[in-house]
Amino acid sequence: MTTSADYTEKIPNNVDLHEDRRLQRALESWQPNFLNWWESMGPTLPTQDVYLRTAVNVGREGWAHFGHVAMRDYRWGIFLAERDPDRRIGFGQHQGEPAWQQIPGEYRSELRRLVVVQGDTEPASVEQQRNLGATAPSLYDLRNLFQVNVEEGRHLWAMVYLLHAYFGRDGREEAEELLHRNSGSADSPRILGAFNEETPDWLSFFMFTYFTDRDGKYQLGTLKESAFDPLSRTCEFMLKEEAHHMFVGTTGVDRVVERTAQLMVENDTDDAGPHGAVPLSVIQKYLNFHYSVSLDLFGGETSTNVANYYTAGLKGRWMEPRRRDDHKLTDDGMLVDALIDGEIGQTEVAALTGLNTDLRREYITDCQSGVNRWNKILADAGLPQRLKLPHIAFNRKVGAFAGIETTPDGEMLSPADWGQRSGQWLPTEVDKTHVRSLMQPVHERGKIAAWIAPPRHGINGQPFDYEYVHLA
Ligand code: BYC
Repeated sequence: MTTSADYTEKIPNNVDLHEDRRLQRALESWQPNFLNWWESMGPTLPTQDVYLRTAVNVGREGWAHFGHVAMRDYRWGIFLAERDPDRRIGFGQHQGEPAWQQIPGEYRSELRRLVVVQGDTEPASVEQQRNLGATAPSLYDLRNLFQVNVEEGRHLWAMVYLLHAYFGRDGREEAEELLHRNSGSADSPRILGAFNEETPDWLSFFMFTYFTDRDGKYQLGTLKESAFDPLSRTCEFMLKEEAHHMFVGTTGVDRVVERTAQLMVENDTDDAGPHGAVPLSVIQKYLNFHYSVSLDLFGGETSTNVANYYTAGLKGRWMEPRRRDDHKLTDDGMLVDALIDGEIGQTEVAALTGLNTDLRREYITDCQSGVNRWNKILADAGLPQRLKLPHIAFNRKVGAFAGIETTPDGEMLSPADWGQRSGQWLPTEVDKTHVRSLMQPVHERGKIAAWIAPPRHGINGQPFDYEYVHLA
């Protein structure tokens, strides 16, 4: 096991791929299918080259290289965090046993399911974002979009490596399927709901990278605890890259809010729309939408799937080693959100079946930190308005609240009331049309669209007016 990748190899990797010719050949035969998929479903904007970060190493001394790369020359590698030969399983019925280097037969199908669901989201997001290049507000933002896209492509490689290396023929078939399902397809959609929604404009992109990529952070965090060591190590490295995606979301929304606030103050108005920005009310609606569909990604409030995953050691909790309990949870209970006699409340369930709720709560706390940041921008501008996370039951399609409708404050609504009023809280066609009308591309060096503030810093120490992208 080496830590740095050899970029003269067809598939750069730190897993000693050349020592397993069969696996190498199998992945090399998947590679052209991946490249075809990237050509047909990946970014549509033609470029000469883009200033990108490429993972080259997993060590502490610096793991990435920055430079202009022509997209056709971009190299997607396979990287696992370094192996700890003494690693032991941290939870569940196998707690204390050595971590698995191979998959025990009895857990094969459940693990495959987890790897496939994770893998499915990665190309899905690239598909969702494919047309955004045409309306990028600056070259800086365009570069970030490409960065996110190539890394989601690499995360697909990460899951495909596991499928090929550890799941035999079934794994190879699943790897093919990952390229055949498509976001929003009527016949063969992506597996999870949020990944079939559109990302048609940059406000959606920033909300997606804030809220939906953050689900990725939390899910990867639980898979990093897995007893299956290669999955754990893969997720550990993916989390490193994931941080930048959330930075794009956090600072992207920061900059939209900042510009809107500025125009509200300058024009002494609540509605920045006529002044060429996104009205704060529309930002709130986009937030409501992306947050609620991302809450659905955590599955039901109670789930026997998650209890089985935990007990078997396949999927742990967020920050499992820091939890002060027995890491088995067989005798514990917890309160989960529930619908009780038609009312929103809480009910006690076995802790194991409540683990989706446990993870969702960690996620919600983290989401609130972004809202606090955006509210500070409003406060600093001297504005009284504030953004808010909607109630946990708002606009849910999965779990305990899938069958009801509520206001963002959690007040229950009849289906008829919801039909009449949902446009107050979720983006309407009029809102989306306004946002799209703002999405005029700014592809000139150092310039930025009028609806968004410039970033505080450039990428990798470069200035904002750096030539991050050379268009074709
Ligand atoms: N849409 O037992 P339940 C990322 C299904 S994002 C559609 O309550 P469970 C990224 C569920 O599959 C992170 N179906 O849920 C972000 C199950 O079906 P089966 C992705 C859904 O299994 C941005 C049934 O409903 N990674 O990395 O405890 C850009 C009952 O479900 C949905 C993972 O998700 C939904 N929203 O938990 C790029 C980690 N929710 O089995 C990348 C792997 C549930 O009855 N996945 N269902 O046919 C998992 O851990 C779990 O599968 C889930 C669901 C958390 C997704």
